[in-house]
Amino acid sequence: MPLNVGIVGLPNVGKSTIFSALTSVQADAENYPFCTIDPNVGIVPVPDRRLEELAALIPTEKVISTTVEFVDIAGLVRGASNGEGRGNQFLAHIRETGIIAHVVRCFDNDDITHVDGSIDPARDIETIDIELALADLETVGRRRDRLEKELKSADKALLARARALAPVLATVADHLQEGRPARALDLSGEQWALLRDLHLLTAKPVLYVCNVDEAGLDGSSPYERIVREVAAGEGAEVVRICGQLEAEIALLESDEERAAFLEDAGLAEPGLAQLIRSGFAGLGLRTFFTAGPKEIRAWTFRAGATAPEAAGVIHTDFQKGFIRAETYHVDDLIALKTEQKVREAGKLRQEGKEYRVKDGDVIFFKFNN
Ligand SMILES: Nc1nc2c(ncn2[C@@H]2O[C@H](COP(=O)(O)OP(=O)(O)OP(=O)(O)O)[C@@H](O)[C@H]2O)c(=O)[nH]1
Ligand SMILES: [Mg+2]
Repeated sequence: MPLNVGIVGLPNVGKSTIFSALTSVQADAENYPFCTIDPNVGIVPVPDRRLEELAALIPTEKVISTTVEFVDIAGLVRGASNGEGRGNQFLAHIRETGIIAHVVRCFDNDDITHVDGSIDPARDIETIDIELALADLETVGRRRDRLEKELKSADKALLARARALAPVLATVADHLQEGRPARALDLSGEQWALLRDLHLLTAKPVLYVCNVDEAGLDGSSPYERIVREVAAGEGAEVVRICGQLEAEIALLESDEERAAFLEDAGLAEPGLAQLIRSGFAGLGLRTFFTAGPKEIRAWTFRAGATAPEAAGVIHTDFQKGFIRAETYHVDDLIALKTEQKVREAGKLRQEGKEYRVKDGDVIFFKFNN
């Protein structure tokens, strides 16, 4: 699965506004491995309070966040799956993302045109879902055509695979016909594996982004309520953002100005922070830390990774020569205040090759050169 978050939605709902706010947050720029790959792809630091808490307890020269990639995809219109509005090209961009951040317009403003003439989040979500499902139906249809030949193949391995795939594709097709996303299907791990190389759009996880106006920042928007109902039905997460306000916050020069602005808006942190964290977690990504006098740093690993795999994120040599991981959880340090006390409390563990790293582990890798 590609490890990026695709910003998807109808035209003019605020996708690019949110994207540019995401990529223009220049806070502590020199400390972030931050860059914009091209106008539509941005690498964004993942906000993590635990980094600051670590830095307050362990003296260090610099603090480095981990990052996640966002892609701004142009709006899909009804008929996109038939190529309407360069739909095929935009759908291809969605195919390359790991999770869909579906931006839904939840603000009234007569000056900003809505493609369908009114604000109606349930209809808007359905419009996008239908286009994605139609595109998937086409993908499944093409695969089934090829399958016809494979089912007559003399190649035993190919034949066995085709026989296993045929009923799964039939189930997926029926399901999509009813307008339901592939991710809602109850399939076994093996069945999902058979579908993997189809890269179905509706199999991707989704998180909904309610683009509200300032009045809606307190969660009172009736539009947001509708999005939450849809999301609850799918078990999807919802993030509330005021795109316009976030864009203004992102342009402020100093942390002090940002803090004052947030307080005025009644926000504990920018909505973008939640979007970034939800996107990161939704991709199946987790964070571990390294902490020393030179730097305190957050690193990304895939949920379920072993200690040597996590070591490999830092350097392949760490993975190859892995001996063990000395680790404690960041919460233990926050509670006990010093590494000495963490050690005395028996919270510092020696973990071997089989250890599965947990989100929030602070790790010192021991390795052979
Ligand atoms: N009032 C208000 N206007 C917004 C907000 N977010 C975006 N807009 C405005 O809506 C218009 C469209 O915003 P974009 O961010 O370009 O929309 P988009 O979803 O990227 O549109 P496409 O790329 O055409 O699909 C712009 O005029 C924005 O200034 C918001 O939170 N509140
Ligand atoms: Mg745009």
